Amino acid sequence: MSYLALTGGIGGAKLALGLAHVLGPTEVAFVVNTGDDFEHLGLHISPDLDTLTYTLAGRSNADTGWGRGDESWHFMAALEELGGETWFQLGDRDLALHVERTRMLAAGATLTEVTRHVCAALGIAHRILPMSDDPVRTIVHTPDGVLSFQHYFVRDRCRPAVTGFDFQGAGEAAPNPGILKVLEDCRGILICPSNPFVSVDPILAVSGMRAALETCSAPVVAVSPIVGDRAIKGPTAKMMRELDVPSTARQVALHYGDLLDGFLLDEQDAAQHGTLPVATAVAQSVMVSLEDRIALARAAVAFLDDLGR
Ligand code: FO1
Repeated sequence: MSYLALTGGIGGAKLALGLAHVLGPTEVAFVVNTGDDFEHLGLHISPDLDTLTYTLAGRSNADTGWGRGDESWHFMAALEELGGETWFQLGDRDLALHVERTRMLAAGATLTEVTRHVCAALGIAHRILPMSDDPVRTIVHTPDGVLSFQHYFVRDRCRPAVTGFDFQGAGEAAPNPGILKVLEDCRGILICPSNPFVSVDPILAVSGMRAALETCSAPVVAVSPIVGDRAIKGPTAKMMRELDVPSTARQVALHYGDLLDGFLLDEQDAAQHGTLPVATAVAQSVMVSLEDRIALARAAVAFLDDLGR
């Protein structure tokens, strides 16, 4: 029996690290958003897969949350000299991962096979499962037109106001079979404190995914990415204001709707405990140290187990 954790982005990866310390490789599997993937400089880049991979391997950049810690930037400097596109920072060592992934995909490997190969190479025993091996691309709608996700998030630094999102290809994409396998004997499903709109919704948009999660008898718990009406990291609260919904933990629970059996609030939002249409629990969800990550993982698993009784 395994737990399944849905994650994307930096906030999700923090809790995923806590889960990986609390649960063994056969006890939890990670479902990762690939809607942020894009082709750049001729390379296939999978930011959320790489953020989780580096985080579980203990190789991530502690300051940015993305890319590697032990990095140098000669490639970017040389690219700048050539007038190449440098708005998306690729470190010299990180570059090797993108080159090798691109080579393996071109040779016919699936994204799941590439990810398994990278995890083995970096000593990660936990299962990191792309949400689908088929292409899905998050498109951001703004008053001035549409943007690819990385243009919105990195090039334009999340400045444009969002009016909506599309997940191109999601309707035709199949859920990773590895996810369906875990759901056959699943103890609980955890939605990590990732951005609900651009990290979790792309996963739920994959054809048949939401139905598979709902059909599974295991309880579903989401950890709030909003604490005290603001996002711990990233543009979640800003997006909610632009979408004209309250930037509150409660609103995130309503956003996930009847998928949820439980919602984990931060202590700062304890006043909302018991006022939501789903069961709630309260824990410290601001993760600064590894101990914070582990403690939140324990609280989330305990909540899932309570709901599963
Ligand atoms: N995020 C940035 O804000 N600036 C960057 O230059 C950048 C480069 C980058 C390179 C590799 C990678 O795996 C992630 C990178 N990210 C960068 C983060 C990435 O855009 C986001 O983490 C996800 O797409 C959304 O969570």
